Amino acid sequence: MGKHDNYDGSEIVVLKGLEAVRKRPGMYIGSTGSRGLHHLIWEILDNGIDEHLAGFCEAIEITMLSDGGITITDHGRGVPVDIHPTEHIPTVRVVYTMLHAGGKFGNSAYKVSGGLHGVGASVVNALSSRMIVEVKRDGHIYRDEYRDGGVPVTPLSGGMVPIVGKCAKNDTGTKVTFYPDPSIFDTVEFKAETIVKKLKETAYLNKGLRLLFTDQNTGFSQTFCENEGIKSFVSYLSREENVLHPTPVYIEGKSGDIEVEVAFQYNSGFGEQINSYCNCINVVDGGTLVTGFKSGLTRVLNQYARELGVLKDKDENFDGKDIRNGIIAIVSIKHPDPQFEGQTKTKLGNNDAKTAVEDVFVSEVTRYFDKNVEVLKTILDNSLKSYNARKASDKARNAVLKQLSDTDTKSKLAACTSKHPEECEVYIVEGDSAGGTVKTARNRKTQAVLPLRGKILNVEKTPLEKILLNNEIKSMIAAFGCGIAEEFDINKLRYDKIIILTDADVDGAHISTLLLTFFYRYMPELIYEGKVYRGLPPLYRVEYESAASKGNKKKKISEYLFNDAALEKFRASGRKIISLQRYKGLGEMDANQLWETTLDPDQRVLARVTISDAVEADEVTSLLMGSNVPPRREFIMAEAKNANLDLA
Ligand code: 0RA
Repeated sequence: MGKHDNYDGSEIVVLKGLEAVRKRPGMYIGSTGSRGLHHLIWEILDNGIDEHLAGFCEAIEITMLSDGGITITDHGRGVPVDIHPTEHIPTVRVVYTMLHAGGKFGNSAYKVSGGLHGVGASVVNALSSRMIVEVKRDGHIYRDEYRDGGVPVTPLSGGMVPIVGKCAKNDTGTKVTFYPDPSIFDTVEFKAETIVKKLKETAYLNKGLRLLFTDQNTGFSQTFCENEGIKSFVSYLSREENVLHPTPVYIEGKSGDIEVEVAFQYNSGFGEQINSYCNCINVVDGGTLVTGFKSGLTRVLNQYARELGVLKDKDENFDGKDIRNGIIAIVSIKHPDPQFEGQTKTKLGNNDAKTAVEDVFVSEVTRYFDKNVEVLKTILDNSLKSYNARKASDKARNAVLKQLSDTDTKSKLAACTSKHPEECEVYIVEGDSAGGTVKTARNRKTQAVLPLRGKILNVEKTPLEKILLNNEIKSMIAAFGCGIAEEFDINKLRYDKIIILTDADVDGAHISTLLLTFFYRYMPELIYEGKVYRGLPPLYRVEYESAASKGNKKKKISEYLFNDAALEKFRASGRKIISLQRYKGLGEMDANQLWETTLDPDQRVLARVTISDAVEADEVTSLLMGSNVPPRREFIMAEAKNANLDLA
């Protein structure tokens, strides 16, 4: 017995496996930073949660030790300690030293594949300088210890992990203590706040499970337990909303091997928030489980709407968005073989998850609504309001568009004579007076001018039907010729360039911000396609004397400077300035100067507006208005990363 027992053939294979983990920790736990470090805890915690899901564990303790270690104690059945049938060493040692042993040897019905979870306790051991496992089973306490990334240091006794104490026969469970290896991690400092946040979420997602957290460094201790699970989670998420019914609707059920839970509650806002979890992992990008919920909800409510005569016309339907207006929902499933997709593996791909969620949801929510007709009526009423608002704005928009195309334009657009969009440009000019000068100065064949009177409407939070009553906006829609919002069609755009021309002052910047916000919200393709530009008029005009050259007298020459840096540079050049004019606005330039500096395609400076410019403008506008922004933002933000400023 003794030392030799620890190093038979199979042990060498085992250590090679763990060595692979130490060589590429990122592949197993994502990173060696703080996130990866905390992943070690989640990994061990998952095993205890599996034991809870299997119905054997009501409580788990998580303790931050004062010596930097973590102890996680579950009160499940205890990891088996018998000799493993094929590995010929104690099963507990197999579980904590063999790679991917978790699913194979564990009791887990819900191991997670694809993500970083479920890689197994052996990975935690591989990345720890020390790990101790104590198992309580059959009235005995067994103990096994590992050092330096999973090397067993406890001599086996008769082939078994040694017994180190006694306990009551019905007292069972597994206690794991580990010390992350400082030679692997950038930091080995656990954060109580991070752990608490995770435990709070875990408690909501595993109703009835008690999680006791203790931080020995501060003496802080707290128990997390949610007997109503995700129903309480929804209440928590709705805590600052004006809710339309007193408690969230909660549904649960099983379809084949898949367990489904859904909770939702409506509020008076216009948002839509659906959070989804598969095996306690937040599926940030949703996927099939969310699709199943949405289609189930739409189906059920349309059916009730028809039965109750809420929708008069039998051909009419609420669309999904009408129905989800003001909802906060959580969809949580437990799936035996989840497939996570997408670049970040944050979208569920299993088709059976859609069917399971939809089937369970439809049958259970129908039972609920049949018993809780008040809640049903509140929700249908809310959907009807959204539906009516949508129809009203469709109608208003169509009316405006029709009127625009009938009369073309009552606006002050000075059209260009060419009808070939590829050579045409429209200048949107701040103010009537500057507009007048641009009209005189322009090339009438290809350059149209649309003067705007003062500030344009702030479209933030203004419903579309109101926006469409605004004269400046009507003029723009009429001038561009390509519609707005859903009806927008860039192929009908009459111009190759839309050029915003404002004074280089605060008001000008504000107008340009409002214009960009409008384009971004209602005609975003204009920006994607690079059709929008800012004209950059000069700030200064300098007159200076040319150096006298052979036979020539000194001459007066003028030059336009577009910014302060250019002026500095000019001054530094030492040329003698005869006169310096600063333009406070476009109105101070005569037609000739305006042509030379701002209109002439060969001399002017234009900056193409990028998606990030538009996003920034939209953010400034939202900030000023202090309101939320639509989810579309996220998409555009992602796009914006690829965009760059290019000077035309
Ligand atoms: C396999 C079988 C049994 C329990 C476990 C694994 C188990 C694993 C872990 C990991 C952490 N805590 C755990 N608790 C239990 C059941 C064996 C039996 O009693 O029949």
